[in-house]
Amino acid sequence: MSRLVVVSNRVADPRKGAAGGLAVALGDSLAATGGMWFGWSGTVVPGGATGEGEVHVHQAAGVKLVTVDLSEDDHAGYYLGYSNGVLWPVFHYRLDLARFDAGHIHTYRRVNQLFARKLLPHIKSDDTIWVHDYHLIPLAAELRAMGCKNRIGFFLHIPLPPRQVLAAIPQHEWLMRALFAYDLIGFQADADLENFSRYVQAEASAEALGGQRFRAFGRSVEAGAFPIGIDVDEFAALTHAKDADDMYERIKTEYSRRKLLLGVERLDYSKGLPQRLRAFKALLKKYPENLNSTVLIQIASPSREDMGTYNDLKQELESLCGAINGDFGELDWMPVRYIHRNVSRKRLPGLYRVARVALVTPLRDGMNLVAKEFIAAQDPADPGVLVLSRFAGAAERLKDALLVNPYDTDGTADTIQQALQMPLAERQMRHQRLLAQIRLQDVHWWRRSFLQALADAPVNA
Ligand code: ADQ
Repeated sequence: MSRLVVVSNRVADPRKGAAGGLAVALGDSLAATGGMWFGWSGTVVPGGATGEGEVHVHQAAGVKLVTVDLSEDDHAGYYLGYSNGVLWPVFHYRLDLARFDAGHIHTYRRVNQLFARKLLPHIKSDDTIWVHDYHLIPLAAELRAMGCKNRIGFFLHIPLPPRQVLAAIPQHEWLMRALFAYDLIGFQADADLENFSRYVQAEASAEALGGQRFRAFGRSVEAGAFPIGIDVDEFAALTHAKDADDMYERIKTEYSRRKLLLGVERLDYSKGLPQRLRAFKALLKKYPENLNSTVLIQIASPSREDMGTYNDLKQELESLCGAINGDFGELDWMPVRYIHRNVSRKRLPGLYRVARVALVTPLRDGMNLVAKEFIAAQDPADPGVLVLSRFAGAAERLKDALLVNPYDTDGTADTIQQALQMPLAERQMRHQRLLAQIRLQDVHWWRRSFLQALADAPVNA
């Protein structure tokens, strides 16, 4: 088995317990192959213009961690400016929030070149390289320009928008050309793959070679949808461990007379938080039996606080929560509990378990793992109900959730009411099917099927 080299913007240290996400997903393969994880160290060197970036090498649980520092200017242009100021909004269909500053693309490219330069000396000729996410789209092209001939795969964790939205990025052609330097491109959902296929055929005159193979820009590439999952057993075990259990008992006692609705995410405009609060308000108005008997716990952890749009959203949310509590609350009942903090990964399953309904209603989401974690944490004998946005990648497979259009305030309120009223037998049946689905395509399936497809992809001459 060839050694696995993972490259992502941030590197998770497997020594730090309960790292979650990618660390869990890739940890096994990295450890089994004596692999390496490469990315930004998280350090921004103050006052720096465009630096070379110091490289740090650690060994952790059989995995080599190699990280690079970024200068202040590089961080501003590559991370805040281009990755999160252009690619994140546009890929989530939010052209209105994109800031196309000509300087940022140069920094984005320069940092990708820096990464390629720092990574290359650590690469052996038979390594398999797996690059993650929108920060690093041109990395393979930069590596190839430096002579790298390894198999390189790319996985996009966020959606790929339709051609006409993508084409609003002034450098869209350059970005898509860069994707053809990979041997395999993985998307979360069939919809993203479809958008890719349409774009490359219409804008780049790509030839469809059959299967999911395309030829353009003098290279051919394989593409596929690999919906990411969670480690269901690990999550179920976390649910019954002490921290989650304590959380469950505490919240259950505290809210013993009330039905709990739960929202958990990073505070991000893609997650549809204001729309959700408006739907909750409509629920209280339309179905007054929920007054005094239903509470929405909304956890929105701080995210990208150095960006203006995120501060605007924070204020909008605070004001919406305040207005709902002010208009509907009683001395002994506050309809919304809004918490702008992280909940530890060990306690989160307890919260999922105690909730009667989870509201996972992003306006657009690559996959959304909160939906899958909620399913894994439920008691099969008395499970909660998942209300899921049709615009989350997860909705393509989780058909037994109650699907909503988060832009439709009244429709969402009606569906939340349906979830609150759902009889036990129907809850059990839906949960059973959802659980089977998240087991079928869990995180190990995701990693195996991507790496197998990468190993099988024909190499370019
Ligand atoms: P995210 O946008 O971060 O990820 P998501 O998949 O929902 O979204 O969450 C990732 C992890 O963060 C989950 O394990 C969740 O438990 C945790 N998390 C979220 N909010 C939290 C909070 N307030 N407190 C504690 N933990 C919290 C991106 C894409 C997604 C895609 C993932 C993985 O945007 O669409 O599913 O990558 O590919």
